[in-house]
Amino acid sequence: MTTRQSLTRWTGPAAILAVAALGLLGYWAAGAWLRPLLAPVEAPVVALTVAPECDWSAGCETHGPLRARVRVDRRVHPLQPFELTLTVDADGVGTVLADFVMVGMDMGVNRFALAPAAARQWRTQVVLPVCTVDRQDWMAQIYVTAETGVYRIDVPFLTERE
Ligand SMILES: [Cu+2]
Repeated sequence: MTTRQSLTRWTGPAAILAVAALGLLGYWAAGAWLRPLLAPVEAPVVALTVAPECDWSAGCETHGPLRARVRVDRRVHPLQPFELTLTVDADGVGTVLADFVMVGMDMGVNRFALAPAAARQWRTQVVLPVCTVDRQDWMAQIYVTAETGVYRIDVPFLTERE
């Protein structure tokens, strides 16, 4: 058998194996990433609030059993990306997700998984849709899965007009 023949003989199966391995890896990665995004957060959830007058572009602290700080890096406009950072005063935090909702109005699914950014800190980029009736009052609901339970931090905020 020539070198060329043996190459041809091996590249076929090797390529198929490589594609299969990549496929499996992709399937696993997509699953690991999507699972927290798709799975609804399980009850019981401990709701935490921030001070109603709090401006989260300056940072808002939670009240209640989990101490955390929520901050955005700029004033929020629809369709313009901004960065959301959560700093938690606890170890052993697993997933952190943020849902953006309007009370009494279906704005679709606006769910973002926060990725670890530093010790006890999680971060994501967020883009919000335009409201068809021009409402500006949004609510961020940040779900934190910690060793001591699942917490939801509610942060009301207003978007800026264009
Ligand atoms: Cu709306």
